Amino acid sequence: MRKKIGLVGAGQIGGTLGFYIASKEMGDVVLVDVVEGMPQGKALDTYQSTPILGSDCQLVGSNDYKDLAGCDVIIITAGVPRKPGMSRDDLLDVNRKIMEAVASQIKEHAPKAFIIVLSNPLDIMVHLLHKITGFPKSQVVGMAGILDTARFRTFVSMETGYSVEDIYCMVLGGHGDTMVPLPRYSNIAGIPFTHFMSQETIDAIVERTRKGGGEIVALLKTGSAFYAPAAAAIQMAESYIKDKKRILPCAAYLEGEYGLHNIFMGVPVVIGAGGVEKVIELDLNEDEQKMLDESADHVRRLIADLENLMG
Ligand code: TXD
Repeated sequence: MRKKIGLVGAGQIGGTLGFYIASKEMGDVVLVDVVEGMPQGKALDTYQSTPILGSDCQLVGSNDYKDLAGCDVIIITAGVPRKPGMSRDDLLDVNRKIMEAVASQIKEHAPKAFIIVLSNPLDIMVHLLHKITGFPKSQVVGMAGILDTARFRTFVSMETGYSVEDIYCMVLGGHGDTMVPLPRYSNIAGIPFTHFMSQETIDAIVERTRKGGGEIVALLKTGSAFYAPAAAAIQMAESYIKDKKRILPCAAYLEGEYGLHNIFMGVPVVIGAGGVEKVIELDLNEDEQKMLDESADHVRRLIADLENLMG
């Protein structure tokens, strides 16, 4: 029995997700969007690529959430992306209205699905989905850290020339300017960054990582990144579907870990068939903990804004 993967939002990331899933033969796909015909068209187009890809998976598009019934995994990208000059936080009001609608439908039609949220502002959208659905914390996770660490790894590879496969990076915190890249927990083939790069170079790469999303928004002008975000979400879905027990930086619900309570925050977690199976606590120095606390404070301020908007 093939797995069933729901994609809520069939836009730039959602459509790319469909093609990635077909390429990796991960399971059958239902693309759901509010735009008439678009999810159906993208599903049919991707389906027609499967004979060429040598992939046996069925793809359908729908404008009706009831077609999410039976999904093992649901990846949510429903929401407006940034335009140049906007911060992710600027999307709060427009996207919280979308997420309120999406969350209630998922609660009704797919109460057992493992939920991966991408919509921005990520830390708040995953919080809102968790709040509305009431799903266990193991069943809801946000995608941000894998993308942020992938950008970090790419910039280190661009600087050093070494394979991205041997570059490991850690990023904690919220998905925004307050994210907490951790060079101390990053390395190249187990060798510390400082063996290869000056502190000045490392600091510059950390700063570029923080602004990595905005750099692409400024270049594209019509939206935000979608290939790497989709690849990141697939890594999470695959670890769940195949019970791989990957250790991945994701936005997970904390209940005391890192001294933080009742908040989604980017931390290393284990993802397997049980969903978010474990939060891994790193030993942070004073500066690192301070940055993480500041990131959590920023997320809490946005949650307060959300609660004011929801009335
Ligand atoms: O790392 C991350 N988490 C981020 C996520 C990385 C990059 C982009 N990030 C955010 O994902 C971005 O800021 C947006 O909030 C979402 C989706 O970005 P995308 O680039 O895919 O936006 P599109 O192309 O506009 O697609 C969004 C689709 C679009 O087709 C809408 O019609 C649809 O969402 N949409 C809905 N689908 C289902 N249900 C509802 N209610 C709905 N409303 C809009």
